[in-house]
Amino acid sequence: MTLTGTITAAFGRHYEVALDDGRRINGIPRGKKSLYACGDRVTLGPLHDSEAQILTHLPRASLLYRSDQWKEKIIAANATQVVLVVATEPGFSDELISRCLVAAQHEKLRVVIVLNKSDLAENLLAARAQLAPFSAFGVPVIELSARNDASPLMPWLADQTTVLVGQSGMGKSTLTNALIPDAGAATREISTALDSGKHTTTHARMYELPMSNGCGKLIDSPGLQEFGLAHLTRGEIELGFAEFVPHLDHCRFRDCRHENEPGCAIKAAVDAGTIEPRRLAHFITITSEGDRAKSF
Ligand SMILES: Nc1nc2c(ncn2[C@@H]2O[C@H](COP(=O)(O)OP(=O)(O)OP(=O)(O)O)[C@@H](O)[C@H]2O)c(=O)[nH]1
Ligand SMILES: [Mg+2]
Ligand SMILES: [Zn+2]
Repeated sequence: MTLTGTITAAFGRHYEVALDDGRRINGIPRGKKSLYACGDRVTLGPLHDSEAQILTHLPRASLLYRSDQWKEKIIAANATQVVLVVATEPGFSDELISRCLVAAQHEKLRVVIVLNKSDLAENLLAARAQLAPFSAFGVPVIELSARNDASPLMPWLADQTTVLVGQSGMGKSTLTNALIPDAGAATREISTALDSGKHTTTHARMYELPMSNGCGKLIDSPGLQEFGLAHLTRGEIELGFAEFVPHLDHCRFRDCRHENEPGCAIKAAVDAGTIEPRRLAHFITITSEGDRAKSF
C-alpha cells in the first residue's frame, strides 16, 4: 500500500512527514539528492519502525525558491502566501523585499509585509519610511510586536498556507511561537549574537494554526541574507515589479532596459513621482546580475 503525507520539516537528508492518517514519521529520500521541501505532498513506501522511503512528490501548487548561478534553494512547496518579516531593528534590506516580491509574484503568491518589533519605537518612523515604496502600490504592511501581541496578523492567515520569510533576527520564530502556543520554535535571546551572522532557525518547519474558524498552516523558515533570482528572465522580473507593468508598453523601445534609453516610460513615471526611485534602482541591480543582461 502506498502512503501519502505532507513534509512538515526538512532536515536536508531526512524529513519529518505527517501522514494523512495523522501519524508522524521519518521520510528518507531515495538517491543522494534532497529533492523535497517543507510543504511537499509525498508518496511513501512501506513503513518500518516509523520510517519510510519517500518515493516522489505530488505536483506542486507553488514552489518558492531562490537561486544563484550554481544552485537552487527551495524555501517551501505549496504555500499560498508569503509573509515577509522585517523589524525596526536590526536594520533590513529593502532590496531583499523587492527580490522576494518577484519570486512570489512568479509563483502567484500573495505577499504581506509584517513590520515586527513595533515596541522598539526609536526606529519605527525610519522603518515605515523604508516600507512606503511597497505600500504605495498595494502591498499590505502590518505593524505588530510579536513579543506583545501577534493578533493583527491573524485575519490574514485563515485558509492559507503561509511561509514566513526574512532576514535573520527579524522575529519569524518569535512570531511563530506567538501564533502557535505549543510550537516551541527556538528564538535567539541574546541580541549580541545577532552580529555573528548565524541563524537561529536551521530548517523550515510547518505548523497547524489554532483557529476558531477555518484552518491555516504556517511555515517558519531559516533567515536568509540573499535572494538570488537566477532562475528568472528579465521579462519575468519586470512582471514582479507590479507598479511597472501598466507603463511597460509605453517605452519607445520594446527591449527597453529602463536605464538611460530615450522615451523610457518607467523613467518618466519616476520623474513624475508615480514610481519610487528605490524600486527602479532595485530593478536595475537585479537585472544587471550574471547573464541576465543577455536574456529577455
Ligand atoms: N523587542 C522585541 N524583540 C523581539 C520581537 N520579536 C522578536 N524579538 C527578538 O528578536 C530576536 C530574534 O528573534 P527570532 O524570532 O529568533 O528571529 P528569526 O527571524 O526567527 O531569526 P532566524 O531564525 O535566525 O532567521 C530575539 O531576541 C527575539 O526575542 C518584538 O516584537 N519585540
Ligand atoms: Mg527563526
Ligand atoms: Zn523603459
